[in-house]
Amino acid sequence: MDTFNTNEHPHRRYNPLLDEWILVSPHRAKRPWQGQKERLPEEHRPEHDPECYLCSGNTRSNGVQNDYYTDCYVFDNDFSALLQEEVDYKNDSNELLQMKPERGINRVVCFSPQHNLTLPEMEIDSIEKVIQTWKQQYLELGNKDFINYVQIFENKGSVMGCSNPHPHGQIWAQSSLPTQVQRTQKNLHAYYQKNNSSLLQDYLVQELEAEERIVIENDHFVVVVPFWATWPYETLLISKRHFGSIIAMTKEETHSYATILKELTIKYDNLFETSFPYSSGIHQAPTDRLPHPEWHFHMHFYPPLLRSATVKKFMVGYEMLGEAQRDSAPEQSAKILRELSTVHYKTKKQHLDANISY
Ligand code: H2U
Repeated sequence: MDTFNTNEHPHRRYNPLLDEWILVSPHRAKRPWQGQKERLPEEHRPEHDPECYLCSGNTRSNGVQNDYYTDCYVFDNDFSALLQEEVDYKNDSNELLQMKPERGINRVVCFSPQHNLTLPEMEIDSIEKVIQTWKQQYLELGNKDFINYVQIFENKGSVMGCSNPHPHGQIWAQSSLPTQVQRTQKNLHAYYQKNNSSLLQDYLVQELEAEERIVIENDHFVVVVPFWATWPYETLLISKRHFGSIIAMTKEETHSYATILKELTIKYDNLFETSFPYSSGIHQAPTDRLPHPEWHFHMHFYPPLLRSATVKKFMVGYEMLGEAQRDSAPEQSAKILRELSTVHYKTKKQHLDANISY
């Protein structure tokens, strides 16, 4: 009988944040692949696009004009999924048919006036301005009496449903905790009650010791391919210090956060030499005015690409009906990401043309 090897043998791994299992089939990564592998043509985008709804000074689709903004810019989403208005509602839900009204505010965050600069291409001080904006929004929206949770996220790339190439993210603030957050909170809370410590703090200690899933580490943050990652190059960014929300971040931590965000997204772009698509988002303490010692600031990156700029992982069949499944072991993805340069491939190309080597 073979001795169990994580790179060879099918196994299941537990995700303690969501209290669920995933299936890992590392041997399948070796199967022959005769599908597409092509690169996407490099897209040329201007610094300012007069047709873009998000560019500085332009008119949006509903006729409202954007300010002539020079840094990060926030506006109320013209097609909000949630509305602020209170409604008179008679609850006649029963055990099987449950419904309740939901209130909230949706905003769009343009990262900078530059239509052609994604996060990995922005200067660190411009990324810091995005983080400052996230802090202000968390504070402002979270202080409203009907807002109990503020979800900050980015959909990048058309494959992730992003509707506009101008670099931007979104904020959905609402009265209820969305399902993923509720599940995470339940598990963080149960762990905190049992162990009197932060689940992610304790997880980080083990990751720093093992080293094999670490992608980047700096003074204040660590990026890992989590032990339970489902997407091929999924990562989890965790603060080294135990704090619950972005507003607790010090000046130094904010700078480290901006730096690690840039480095991670450069590595992602370098992986398949493409503007790497993903959905990313911050998970942090709800703003429901209750103490939340269990919450530990973290950010998820869920990228769909599997083996090239065009070949993505599908979460279909077995994943929809059984549970999430991945082919390579998370440790293999972490090694690949760790070994990638933090110099953007486009910068390298420019420098190569100018004869500067790395
Ligand atoms: P996504 O690219 O992730 O879809 O986000 C863009 C958001 O911008 C989207 O939610 C909003 C859309 O509703 N938007 C406006 O509010 N006004 C516009 O003129 C264009 C897009």
